[in-house]
Amino acid sequence: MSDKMKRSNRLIAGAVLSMAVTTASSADMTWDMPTPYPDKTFHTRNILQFAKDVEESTNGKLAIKIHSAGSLFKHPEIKNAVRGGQVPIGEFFLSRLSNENPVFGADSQPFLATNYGDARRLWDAQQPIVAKLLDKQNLMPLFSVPWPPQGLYTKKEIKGVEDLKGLKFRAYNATLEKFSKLTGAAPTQVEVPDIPQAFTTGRVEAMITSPSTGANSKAWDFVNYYTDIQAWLPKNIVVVNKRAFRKLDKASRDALLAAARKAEARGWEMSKKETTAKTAVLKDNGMTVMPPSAALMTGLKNIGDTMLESWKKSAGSQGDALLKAYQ
Ligand code: PCA
Repeated sequence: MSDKMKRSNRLIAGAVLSMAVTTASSADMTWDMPTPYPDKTFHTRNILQFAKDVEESTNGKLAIKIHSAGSLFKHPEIKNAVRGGQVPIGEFFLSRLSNENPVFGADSQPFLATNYGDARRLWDAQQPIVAKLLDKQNLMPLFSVPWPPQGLYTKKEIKGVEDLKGLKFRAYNATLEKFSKLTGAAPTQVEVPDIPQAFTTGRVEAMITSPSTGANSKAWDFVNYYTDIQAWLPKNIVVVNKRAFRKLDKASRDALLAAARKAEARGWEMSKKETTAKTAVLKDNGMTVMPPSAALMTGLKNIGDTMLESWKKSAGSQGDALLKAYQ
């Protein structure tokens, strides 16, 4: 073959290859999906698999492009971005909406549901009410997955509630802010990607979160103790804009809903596995992982009781219905 022929063959091969690449990634429609948490978070990994399932089961008609760690919209903006149709789909921390309606915050009520079985029953009770409330905002829930049980990260050993007094405390929603205030701590809201910096600059010195978020943030760099208080299992939720959903053809809508059901089941299993695996990571990196003292639990549960009473008052008849279905 002459050099000239070789060159033109290479050019043709290159053109065919780039056409193939464009076809593979050009779905008929691509949905941008903002999420709040970093890529290695199990929720994000679950959503990546969800996106893959949707693309496969719609034969490439619908692709979902994930924008993780608040890179497209900051966490506090995600819900309204989906509501307003700036993006068709998104993920956020469900209990962030508790200021709109206390029912959204049920999963973050201290010691109301503290294991996976109870968290499941709570979601079953909460789901229909959440769906109705979101429907008024032109949103539809697709699936929801809990974080592992929430534990306490501190520099010193915490033997009772009084040891929390005055600590600068990282919070992620209004409920945790209230809870930490009632222990005597001083809360500040900090998003997950900002945790390491908040600790190193001294803005916060303690937190309540899952072993997942603790391990992913390398908590051992700034605290020594993990007290396994298993206080609640808060959830993330994935919602879709109803108008965007209706625009899909029937087959794509069905495929999306089927992938969502799979993602919810898979996510709950991933969450359970995370609990053990990431608690071990905390230990392996030198943290003291310990069960809470009876005194600490009594003190914290008393605060939980007080908070549940005020939650019931503010949640009214919807709250009653939820608790009745749960209990
Ligand atoms: N991680 C998230 C929410 C709950 C959790 O375990 C956070 O710390 O913000």
